[in-house]
Amino acid sequence: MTVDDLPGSSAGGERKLDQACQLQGSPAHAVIIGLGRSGLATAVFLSNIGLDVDVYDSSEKPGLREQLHQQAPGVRLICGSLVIERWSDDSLLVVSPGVPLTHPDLAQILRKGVRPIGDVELFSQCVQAPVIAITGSNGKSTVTVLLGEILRHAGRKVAVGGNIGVPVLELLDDDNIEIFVLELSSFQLETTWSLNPVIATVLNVAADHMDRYASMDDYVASKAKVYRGNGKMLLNADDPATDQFMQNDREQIFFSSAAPVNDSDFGLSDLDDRLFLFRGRQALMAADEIHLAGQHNLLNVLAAWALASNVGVEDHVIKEAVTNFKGLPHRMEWLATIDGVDWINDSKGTNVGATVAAISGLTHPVILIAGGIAKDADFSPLREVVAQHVKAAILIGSDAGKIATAISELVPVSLAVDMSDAVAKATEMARTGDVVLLSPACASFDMYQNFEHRGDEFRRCVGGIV
Ligand code: UMA
Ligand code: ADP
Repeated sequence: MTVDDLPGSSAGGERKLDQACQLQGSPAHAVIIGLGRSGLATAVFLSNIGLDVDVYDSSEKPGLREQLHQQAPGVRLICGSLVIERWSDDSLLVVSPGVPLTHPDLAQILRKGVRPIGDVELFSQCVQAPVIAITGSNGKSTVTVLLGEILRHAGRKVAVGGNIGVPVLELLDDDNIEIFVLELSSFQLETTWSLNPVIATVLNVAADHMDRYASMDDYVASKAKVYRGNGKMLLNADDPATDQFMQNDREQIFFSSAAPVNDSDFGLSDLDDRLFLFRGRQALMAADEIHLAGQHNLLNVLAAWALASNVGVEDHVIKEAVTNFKGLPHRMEWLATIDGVDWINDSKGTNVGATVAAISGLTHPVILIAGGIAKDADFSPLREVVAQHVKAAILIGSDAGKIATAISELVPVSLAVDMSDAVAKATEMARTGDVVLLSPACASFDMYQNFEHRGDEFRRCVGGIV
């Protein structure tokens, strides 16, 4: 273990003291576990409000150490171990979302009964403006970004952050924000209890991160924490997990792929042989006016619409913003049509539910490129859509064999050594009218830095097809 000794790491660096936030328990000292993006933002925030801060990271040289020393010069950084050296009764334990609470180095401190908190908990204790909170296994980023655009289009001063990549505590730097839109992961919700959103949603639940949770029930229990407080609840009426979230003493609004039952609920229904989005019996917009592929994206639009209209945005404003929204890169992103074959980048499909949704949304025969790190997933839910829509699968990455075991009796399966090999194989197999879909159903870290890197590599290889 090393205590980092870059200049400025001893206590006493210059800093602006912002006394606006009074944390629960008035801690004087904080231990932050993990120096990633959220750990860095937490260190800066806590030292700015006057706490004495120690940051620990398992890595000997965490990538953000220079930034820590520049942005929070008084903070002490301990590298190579998470075993806490300095602790007192008025210390606060802040654990980064990527560090499991079962990490063996944390066992000793947790045995003392210390309650670990996360950056979203700190945010929740300090935020003044209303918060909209979005979680779910899939669709979080799409709904979060779309909702941000709707609110901006409505003239609201909005800040968007959370799991989407902007640490929530950075959002508090701007005092003029009227409303916050947060994408929250199950990891972030594990260490949050003061959140009280004006409206919150679990978009859907599909098995993910099963390498971190003891059971599906544990994962669902984490997601349920988004509904803390007494705000409105937006619920997915199609999702079996919703039964576990419902609270009949709260205001509940539902969205679904079926026609809405109540006037306040959102759904899909035909009108003169054209599919429309509805609230109650009111047609809001035709589905074919939306520039996003797949039925799952219609559900995402319904969810964003429901969230926006429940904080007072008018339908015509929402409709304009939805019409302008072209979706996010790496989510069902059309790359090219080459010799009559469509190439689609769904690299953000990092779990089985996402890949099932991606395949189901396509009407042409699919050549599927999948694989990576399985996160202990069960791939059997792929079988039905693969049997119906996929004509061949090309598998990459460390857990390719697990996907092959689930689907090889249904479709021809080949293994590829890397993306360029996968694209070359797909080019040979594809015929006019086919779709080649990269939707890995897995995390990317065995071969790539992240899902963006994997999708960019796919784009590069597709760009090389002549
Ligand atoms: N670390 C340790 N010991 C460990 C594990 C990690 O010391 O056992 C250290 C690493 O060396 C590294 C730091 O912790 O220095 C990384 O912390 P982190 O993994 O919590 O990552 P951050 O950079 O803080 O990013 C986190 C979220 N990461 C995770 O939840 C894994 C980001 O979500 C989020 O965008 C960011 O906070 C800002 O809020 C990413 C993610 O992958 C996109 N999320 C998962 C997902 O979407 O599936 C949940
Ligand atoms: P998240 O932030 O939850 O990962 P994204 O909006 O980034 O969600 O989408 C991730 C992947 O999940 C996409 O690649 C897409 O295939 C799939 N997806 C998006 N929305 C849904 C949904 N509502 N239901 C199922 N799958 C979805």
